[in-house]
Amino acid sequence: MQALTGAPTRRGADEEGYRTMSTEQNIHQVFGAELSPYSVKVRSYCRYKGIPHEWIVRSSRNEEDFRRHAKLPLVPLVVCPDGQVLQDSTPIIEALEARYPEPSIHPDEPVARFVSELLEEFGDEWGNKWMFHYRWAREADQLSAAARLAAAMMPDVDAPTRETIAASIRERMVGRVWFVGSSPETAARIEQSFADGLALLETHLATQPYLFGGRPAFADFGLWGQIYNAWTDPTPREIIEGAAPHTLAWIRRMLEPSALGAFESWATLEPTLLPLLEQQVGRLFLPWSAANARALAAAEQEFTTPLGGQSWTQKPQKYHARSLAALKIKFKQVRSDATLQRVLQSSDCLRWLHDDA
Ligand SMILES: N[C@@H](CCC(=O)N[C@@H](CS)C(=O)NCC(=O)O)C(=O)O
Repeated sequence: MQALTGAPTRRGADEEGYRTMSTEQNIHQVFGAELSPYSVKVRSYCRYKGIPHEWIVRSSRNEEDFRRHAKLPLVPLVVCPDGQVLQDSTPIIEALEARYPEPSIHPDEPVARFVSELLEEFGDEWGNKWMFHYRWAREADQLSAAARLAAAMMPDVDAPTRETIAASIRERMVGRVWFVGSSPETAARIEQSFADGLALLETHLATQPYLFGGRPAFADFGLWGQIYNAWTDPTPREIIEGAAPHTLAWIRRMLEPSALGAFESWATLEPTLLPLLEQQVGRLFLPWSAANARALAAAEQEFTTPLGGQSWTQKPQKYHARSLAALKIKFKQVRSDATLQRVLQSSDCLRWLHDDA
């Protein structure tokens, strides 16, 4: 989007009109994009909670409006009825959850609640490697995503201009896969992690409509945003549709989520959820997170760490160190829970959640 500024913008009575109406009707404006996993995560959350909102596809038509509100050039961006502006999907959901507590997205049991927060973070950060890598690794996915992005961002240009824009988006994004750690060295491991994680999710979702039982939890929104987006891209779509019918049903369910029952007890969830924690979170995501945070603390330009039996090299991801610190604060509040200790210990997650990890 940044590269496309200077594009035609359309402001006027319409936009002013809906803004006034929005305030009067208590409507939240959600600026987002269908191809932004974090945006659809927030939209799915608003739909589930019944929060009055208007989904505004960020495009050349509203760029000026967006920029006026945005502190960061990122979607999602939520303008609340009182004018408060929220950015960053995890804090956005936390802020809205405080104002709209029912139905809660947090299971009551401390162990389930923390595992849900951990999986939300896993979805945002590690699930994003799956999604972003697949979107920009192969020609078919690159072409598909670039064309859809160009159409959404620049709805008013003619077809040849749109194609030129799509080509420039493709070039820019393909050159950025390193940003999430995708490289020739790591590509096979990212794809294996997606296949393995999907197989575990499939087993779990064969018994539950949502990750924590009969209603969506924080984890569903984080993980779903990434997997839903992957499903819109040709290569991961084929993988999902070929191997994971229950996950596919969950992807569709989460577009307009509703409560179908209560949260399940941790004892019921554990047999099929613990393997995901062990294999993907304890073995890959958290060791990667710790190495990333260490590299940032040491102001390194690049870090190399053993991961999944081989070395993994990438530039550190700044945002992630902050969200890991926030997760550690959440952990501090519940770490005395004996079941949680056991679960995190047995999945080899515990040692990464202490302050000095
Ligand atoms: N941590 C942020 C990440 C937001 C983010 O990276 N948004 C991307 C789209 S998924 C973005 O807006 N990129 C710049 C652009 O599209 O112009 C969140 O959870 O909201």
